[in-house]
Amino acid sequence: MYISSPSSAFTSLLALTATTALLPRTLANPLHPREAPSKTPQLTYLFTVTVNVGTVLLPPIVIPGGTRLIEPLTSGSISGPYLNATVKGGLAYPTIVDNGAVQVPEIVIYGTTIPNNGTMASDKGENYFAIVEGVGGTMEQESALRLEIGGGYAGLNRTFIVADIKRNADGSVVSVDGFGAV
Ligand SMILES: *[C@@H]1O[C@H](CO)[C@@H](O)[C@H](O)[C@H]1NC(C)=O
Ligand SMILES: *[C@@H]1O[C@H](CO)[C@@H](O)[C@H](O)[C@H]1NC(C)=O
Ligand SMILES: CC(=O)N[C@H]1CO[C@H](CO)[C@@H](O)[C@@H]1O
Repeated sequence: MYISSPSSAFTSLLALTATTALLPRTLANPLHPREAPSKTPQLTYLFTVTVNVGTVLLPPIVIPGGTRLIEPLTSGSISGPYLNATVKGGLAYPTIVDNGAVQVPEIVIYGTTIPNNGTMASDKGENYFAIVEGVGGTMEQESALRLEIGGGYAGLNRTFIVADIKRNADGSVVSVDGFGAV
């Protein structure tokens, strides 16, 4: 049976360190070259979602470090240069931890676009589904909004949408501003 002595392990380590030190830095760590990224994402304002929050469905669910709320979204609208639509329904189920200092919003909504509204002449009323997930503080959270939609709006379903979530003072209205690289 081969038993490696501490001194031979130390020698191997020295040899390995010496080899790595001789490699050019970009080869030694190809995921982190020293050059700047090829481009910085440029985001365009797409739309604002405004939803009305109904009565909380359950007493808050106790989870480690905080609570999860289950709130129905009863109605609302989406308006903006890239989408005008109704919100027919949905659910907000945020977790609130660290005495409210950290909020993890999770929202789903669905509805239909408003036909013949603005730029999309071929729009006959497209159904959509949207999923919003993020993190932030008490007043505002940042999130990713994923839109599933077809027809003339299909390009939006491959757009990574960064969304800024805010709530009014009494919590009854949530607004979400969406931005994307289009
Ligand atoms: C388009 O829809 C928005 C609501 O998203 C509404 O404010 C606007 O008046 C509509 N425009 C037209 C031309 O129908
Ligand atoms: C949404 O409605 C506004 C206001 O009528 C209009 O300027 C905009 O072009 C519409 N957006 C789309 C995608 O139709
Ligand atoms: C439902 C729908 O239109 N999905 C489209 C989302 O975007 C991809 C990429 O453009 C299309 O291939 C899908 O058809």
